[in-house]
Amino acid sequence: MATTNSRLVPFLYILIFSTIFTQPRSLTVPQDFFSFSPNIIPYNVNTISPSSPSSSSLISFSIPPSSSSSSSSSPPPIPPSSSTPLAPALFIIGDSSVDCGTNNFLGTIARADRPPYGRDFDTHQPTGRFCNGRIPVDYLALRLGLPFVPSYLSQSGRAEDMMQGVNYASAGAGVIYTSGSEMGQRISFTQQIQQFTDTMQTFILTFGEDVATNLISNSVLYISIGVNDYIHYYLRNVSNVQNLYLPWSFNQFLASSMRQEIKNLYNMSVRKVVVMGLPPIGCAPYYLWRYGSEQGECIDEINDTMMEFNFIMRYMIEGLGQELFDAQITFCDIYEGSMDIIDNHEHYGFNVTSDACCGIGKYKGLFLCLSPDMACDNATNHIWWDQFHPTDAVNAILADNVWNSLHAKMCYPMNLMEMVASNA
Ligand SMILES: *[C@@H]1O[C@H](CO)[C@@H](O)[C@H](O)[C@H]1NC(C)=O
Ligand SMILES: *[C@@H]1O[C@H](CO)[C@@H](O)[C@H](O)[C@H]1NC(C)=O
Ligand SMILES: *[C@@H]1O[C@H](CO)[C@@H](O)[C@H](O)[C@H]1NC(C)=O
Ligand SMILES: *[C@@H]1O[C@H](CO)[C@@H](O)[C@H](O)[C@H]1NC(C)=O
Ligand SMILES: CC(=O)N[C@H]1CO[C@H](CO)[C@@H](O)[C@@H]1O
Repeated sequence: MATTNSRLVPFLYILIFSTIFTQPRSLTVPQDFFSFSPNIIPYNVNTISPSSPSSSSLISFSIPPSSSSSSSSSPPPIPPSSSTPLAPALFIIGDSSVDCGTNNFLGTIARADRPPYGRDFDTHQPTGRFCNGRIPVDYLALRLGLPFVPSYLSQSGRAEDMMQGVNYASAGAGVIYTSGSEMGQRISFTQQIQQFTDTMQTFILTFGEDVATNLISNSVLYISIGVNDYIHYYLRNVSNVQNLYLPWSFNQFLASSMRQEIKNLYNMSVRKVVVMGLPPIGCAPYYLWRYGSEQGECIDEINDTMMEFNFIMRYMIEGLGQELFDAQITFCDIYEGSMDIIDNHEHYGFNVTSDACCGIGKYKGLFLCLSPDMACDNATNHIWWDQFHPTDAVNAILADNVWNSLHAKMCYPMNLMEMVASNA
């Protein structure tokens, strides 16, 4: 279809290459497809911040913004709970699993600011969440007695607006800076930590060092990142990475980067950390389509790599918890929780386990979710919302597991409810 129309061709190639995340080893990708926009040149993270007057020049890009993107930056109308929150704030670092609007401000095709995204959310509007409804951190914020956490780039940058938490997560981001670069701009793991550092400095300037330290050390930091280092880096064999690292040593590399960053965060007074593992993306509609799954069976080689990473991370976190003995750091194995849902889908009320609600092609895994007419009528009986992301119904179950192991034990050595109990 993309052979004749000259203006559409480059645009379609961009979309297609964003969706073909894992390049088959025999397929070489012409370099010029990746140089589609000057906006993907790496920028200094310090130049894009909520208060930066120059940021408007950085948000111009080639993909037309959705007409509803203006409504997406206003915070959802969930009032703060009247009872005392169980933690003063929730801070979030991560990728599209928890992005709540960061990428609306970036030049990237990894954006969820158009319908049908958000159609079952509280506002029934797209917000930038890669889901039909809520993402796990929405459920957890409410559990903590906090309002929905705003994205860093959507708020004013004043300390008062960040006191109950900020979400730095950016779709496409990975631990490695380059991961996800073929989709355009994203805020990498290290850059998000730099933004968190800026927030901490704002608190210190505004409230004084003691109050700021107290606020941060009682707050929860939620980290959900790493899957794009596989989807957009390792599995694509970027920079010959597969020859340089076997999966096991690549996992070790990511885990030790994560470890160092958590130590840096500890040095900024962070004391309560939830680290999410990697999900079974070998069961995601995109990979079912891509690897030619016949009857929805998951792709073992991808699942195995995810499990290995989680294994390494779990024991790394355990060791770190002993080393930083006055911190509470927990690892939540989202793979276990997700496989529990897939294996016991009938019990949870899901009868569509391998097809996405929104997409096209086999398993609806072939393409991004781009418009309402690509979506099913009702997502509640689906596990997958689009080619990579679970539905609101799945996020609710996973969040319950992080909170108090309601359906399945996922978090080691403690769940979030236990972590914040010592605040009360
Ligand atoms: C990864 O890419 C390099 C070239 O960049 C190639 O030599 C190597 O065979 C690739 N590895 C795999 C496992 O495909
Ligand atoms: C913590 O940061 C300070 C500077 O703010 C530095 O002097 C110190 O070495 C750091 N400590 C650790 C354990 O990294
Ligand atoms: C799932 O259940 C709904 C009704 O609850 C039904 O309409 C639909 O056809 C079922 N889908 C499959 C794939 O079984
Ligand atoms: C989807 O289906 C569920 C259960 O079958 C129902 O409770 C819900 O109201 C439906 N949602 C919509 C938007 O139709
Ligand atoms: C390691 C692992 O759990 N792999 C699983 C991936 O998914 C397939 C198919 O559903 C399972 O059979 C594998 O055990």
